[in-house]
Amino acid sequence: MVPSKDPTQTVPTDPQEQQEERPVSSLLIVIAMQAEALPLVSKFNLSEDQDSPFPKCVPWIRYHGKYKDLEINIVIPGKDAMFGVDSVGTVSAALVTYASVQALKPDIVLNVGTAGGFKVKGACVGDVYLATDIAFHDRRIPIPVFDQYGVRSRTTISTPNLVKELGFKVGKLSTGDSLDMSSQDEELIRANETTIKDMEGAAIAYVTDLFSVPTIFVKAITDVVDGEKPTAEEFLENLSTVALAMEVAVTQVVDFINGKRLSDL
Ligand code: FMC
Repeated sequence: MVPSKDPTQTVPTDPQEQQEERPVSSLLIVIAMQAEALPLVSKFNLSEDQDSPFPKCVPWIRYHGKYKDLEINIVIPGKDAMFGVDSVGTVSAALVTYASVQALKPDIVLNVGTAGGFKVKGACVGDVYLATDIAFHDRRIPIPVFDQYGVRSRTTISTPNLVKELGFKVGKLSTGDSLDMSSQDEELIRANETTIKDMEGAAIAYVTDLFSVPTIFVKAITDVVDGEKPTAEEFLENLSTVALAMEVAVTQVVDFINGKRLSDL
């Protein structure tokens, strides 16, 4: 189900193109929840944008600054105007990614966040994964070809050196707009051999594909989906500790990217 021409596979393979390629200089990190973002904002010593590139009426927040040789932007969709909670899920993730990619023209996007993991695929709470593939599991359109469009299963850019050097686990990521999992979602998730489940990844990939911006998905496991504990309870229990593990992992990723070209990743 992987499309034959993959728009995120922009890492040059031609040796001449590689020579001309410059090191990554601008990094956009898209994060759904403020509690996930704040440890990284302070780690990279970023400041909140007072003169945001976003329209005045939206709750999206941009933090930015220079870290080593990198211009780093962290964007979050902010708090929902009606309910005051983080705007998690695909709609706000796609919108804030669209606006940020347009305004900031990053060399690379990182989608960082917590996720559920499947113990049947070896995932444990606190593990950090890099996604090798992404798909949607709640877009069911049982009409030929629309069914594949709905799932939109595809591979992510390959970063063999990053995986080897940092030793993170790798696995397939599946995205849907619910924290829980219906039996239909479960069927598709199992059929796709998913290891990680989140609520934003594939939506962010959809947008970065449109603009051909290479994207890396770093996901830290807060809950075991096929475990004993109810997902919401386990998620809330582990969110702050896992956010700290994520800070360590993302710092390693950013340090690794610093000074390198896309083709070195
Ligand atoms: N299923 C789906 N999403 C998540 C998850 C799970 N078991 N655990 N953690 C998450 C992520 C989602 O991507 C959201 O941003 C947030 O944490 C939960 O609302």
